[in-house]
Amino acid sequence: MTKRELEENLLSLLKGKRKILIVTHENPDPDSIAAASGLKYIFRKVAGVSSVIAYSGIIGRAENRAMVRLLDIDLVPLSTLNPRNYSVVAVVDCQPHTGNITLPKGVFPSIVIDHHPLRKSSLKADFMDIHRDVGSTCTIVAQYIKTLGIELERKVATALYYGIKSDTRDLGRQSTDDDVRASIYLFPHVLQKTISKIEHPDLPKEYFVELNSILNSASIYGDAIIARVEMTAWPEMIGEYADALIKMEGIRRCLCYGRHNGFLLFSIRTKRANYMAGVLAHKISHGIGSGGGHETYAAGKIDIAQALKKVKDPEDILIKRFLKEAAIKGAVPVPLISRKGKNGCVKNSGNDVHP
Ligand SMILES: [Mn+2]
Repeated sequence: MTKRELEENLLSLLKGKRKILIVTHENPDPDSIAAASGLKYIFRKVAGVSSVIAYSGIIGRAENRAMVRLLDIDLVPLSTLNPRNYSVVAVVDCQPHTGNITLPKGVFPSIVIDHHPLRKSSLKADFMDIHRDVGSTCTIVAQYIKTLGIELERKVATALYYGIKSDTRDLGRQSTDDDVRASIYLFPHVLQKTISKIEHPDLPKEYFVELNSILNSASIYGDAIIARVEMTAWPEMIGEYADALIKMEGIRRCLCYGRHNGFLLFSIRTKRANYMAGVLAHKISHGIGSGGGHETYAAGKIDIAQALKKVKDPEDILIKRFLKEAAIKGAVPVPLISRKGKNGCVKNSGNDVHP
């Protein structure tokens, strides 16, 4: 997009407007948080307007909390304000009517900036910029800053750089030349020590308790693995555990799921682009919830009370559909951790002497 196009199509929407709202997706990830803060920065620098960033769900992941704290990103829960009071609503890293963002009825965003597959409803937005060919929304926002010739503040650059780094897994996952170019553009301004602090935060005890529960629940079906998170203190963690399990040797597809606030949440990871995680997420939640995403990573959710009106056991359906679509036919489940003894431990006969 050229400078003129940005000015005429995006920035012109702010003319005479004072109440600007930028909304991330639910339980926002670093890409969504940073893209929102980058857009807020553009609006302030170019149009001289301040905007409010709002999110639904929670920011629970230790890395994301560290990012928000160390980079002074101001976010408020969407539930604390009325989006109807805002004359301009922008959404980043998601699209309306996808199940990944909740806006009150009658509120439709005038600005949609994203890198997920295009949804028809987005066509109604006054400004829509959706690039499936980039690995992160931050890349798009960084391109705007570069094109508009705005001076970069270090914290903004750091947030955008981390957004790209995290969404593309260090420029490896579905990244393109555009993501690399945006990273190079941001790099000289990045606070490297801050990035290191964000990526290696202290983890709460609950993280390890959940990790234990998920490893004990994991079952392998040929080259697929399914695991249930028993206690999901932070819903985003389901995606993080899926990221961990897909790294397992011999595993090509992974489903992690758990319950949170009346919803059944799930994340899917696949090892190859042609396994189409996004399509899989859509298929297994079809009719009982919503799901979608990218080629190798995707997520979805099912409103349990709503789904129970249609089916007996939504969790069972989710698993069965996943196995049907993603596992080798007739694969026998093998627990990841042996359940021979109590608590998953193999009992010691007592005769062996251990050093
Ligand atoms: Mn993203």
